[in-house]
Amino acid sequence: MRHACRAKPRVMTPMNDAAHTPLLAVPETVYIGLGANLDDPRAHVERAAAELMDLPASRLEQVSWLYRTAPVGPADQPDYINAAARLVTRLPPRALLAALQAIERRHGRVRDGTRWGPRTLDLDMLLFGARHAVWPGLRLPHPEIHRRAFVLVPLADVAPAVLDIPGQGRLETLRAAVPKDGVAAFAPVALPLPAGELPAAAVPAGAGDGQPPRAALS
Ligand code: A4P
Ligand code: MG
Repeated sequence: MRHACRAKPRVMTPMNDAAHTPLLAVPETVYIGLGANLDDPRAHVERAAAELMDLPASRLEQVSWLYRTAPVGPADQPDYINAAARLVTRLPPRALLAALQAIERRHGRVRDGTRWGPRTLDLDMLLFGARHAVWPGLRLPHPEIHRRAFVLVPLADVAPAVLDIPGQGRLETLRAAVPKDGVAAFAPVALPLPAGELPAAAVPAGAGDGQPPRAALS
């Protein structure tokens, strides 16, 4: 008698998807923007930074300071905690986006359709190498970077001043031009790891003791 041998259905989590995506032949440097303004936003951002360390085929290189920032968009929402991270990865852009969205979901991110509304965690792919591209659901660089101090200030902690933002210009020029009221260095990022394994957190210009709030950034 023959036994029908049914293969067990495979559970494909986003992380499995990412793990089964053909990897890039050459690693790329990627910058991620982290933001949160609900349910202990600092903890969400710090935990998310730690979770970036677990992305497959990737290495988290540096995390910026945490910044407290006034909301851009609807004003009737709490201040945000924002940060930026530099990652080197062999995941292709859309696999990385899927992995970032899986982290957002684990943090209880709810998309209710409100544009720029409050959220427990937002992970934006700011830059992926020098790519300037539009795919369904993914634009590179992130389209709003050049207008936003809450992105440019932390990004400058983890990226070279001469970094070219494709289609926009140099990071240092964009950062100098954008109004920075409402953006204040808040604290160095603390990652829940044994001492010695922390990725270097950059010290932003004009900051030093981690005590909020501080003078407006130049
Ligand atoms: N998407 C396209 N390109 C990208 C990319 N490069 N990185 C798509 C990430 N996602 C990208 O995003 C909407 C869609 O954008 C996704 O389906 C994705 O496929 P979302 O995260 O669902 O919604 P969102 O974040 O509300 O939209 P959006 O337009 O990305 O908003 P932003 O630009 O992220 O702005 N004020 C302060 N102070 N700090 C903040 O962090 N954040 C926002 C959100 C508004 N105001 C803020 C802050
Ligand atoms: Mg977003």
